Amino acid sequence: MEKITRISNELKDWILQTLKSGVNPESIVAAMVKKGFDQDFAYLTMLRILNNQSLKTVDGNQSPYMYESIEIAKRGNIITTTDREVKVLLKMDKPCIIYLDNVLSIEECDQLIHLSTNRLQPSEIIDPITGEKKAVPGRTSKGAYYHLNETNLIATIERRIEEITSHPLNHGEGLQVLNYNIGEEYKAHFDYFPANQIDMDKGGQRIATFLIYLNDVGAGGETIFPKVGLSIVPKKGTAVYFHYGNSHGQVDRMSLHSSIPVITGEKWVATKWIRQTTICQNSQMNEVLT
Ligand code: PD2
Ligand code: ZN
Repeated sequence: MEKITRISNELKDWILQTLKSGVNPESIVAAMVKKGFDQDFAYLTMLRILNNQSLKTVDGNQSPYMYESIEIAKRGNIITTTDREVKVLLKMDKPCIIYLDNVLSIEECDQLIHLSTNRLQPSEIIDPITGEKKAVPGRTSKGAYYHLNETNLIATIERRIEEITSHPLNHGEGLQVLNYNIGEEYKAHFDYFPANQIDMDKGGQRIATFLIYLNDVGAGGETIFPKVGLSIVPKKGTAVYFHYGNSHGQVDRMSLHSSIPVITGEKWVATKWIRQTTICQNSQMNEVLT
């Protein structure tokens, strides 16, 4: 079979991210070769990336990401849900980022932390080349995954996210709660999948992230969008929504983001990743979605 000797912008981004997250270059080259890339091409590509040299990508002249209007941005400064008023604190258009206050009550935050404490496992990333899940030094937090509607509390939070964002509940992956201790971080990454890992049977591409802050952090732990110099400081009960996938199947590379190391105290967040389409027909279905 003919070996692959071309690389896309997306794959280049993912290689950069994977390197940053601590995976060694040899493992990435080995994974590329396993996936059908020409060995010399894979080594040369890696060398160029490591030496910060220009790299010709197949989609080098891909048209720029087209920003589309999204539902949540049309809702005004106060978003009224069935059970609360959510206030918009900050809006950015490119990339699309919205910071929201009063998403969860103090009690709901405490209950979700309590529920997750004994369920935490070391966080993993999805290897951009092999698609396998694995722990890497660049993501040092611990996490707990929930099925859709797994408990009353989870169902309440999921319904609220649906009301705020207008994305149907069953377009969302199961909620993931993350806990970072001092020094722990999640290095710069994109939440969307590389093109070769989009599974249309499982909701397709990720298009948006809803990230809820479950506690105040003494120092550090901000969510950073380095391409636009934006830093979101965690505040208990607030949430940041960012949107990076459009109806043309493009993804927004401006949405690169990270969680910087916690300096004082600890950090708790709950993440909901939203897909293009239905992940499962029945939102009551207790299926593992990540
Ligand atoms: O915990 C965060 O601030 C954070 C930052 C970047 C979480 C995620 N990404 C994520 O869960 O994707
Ligand atoms: Zn992320």
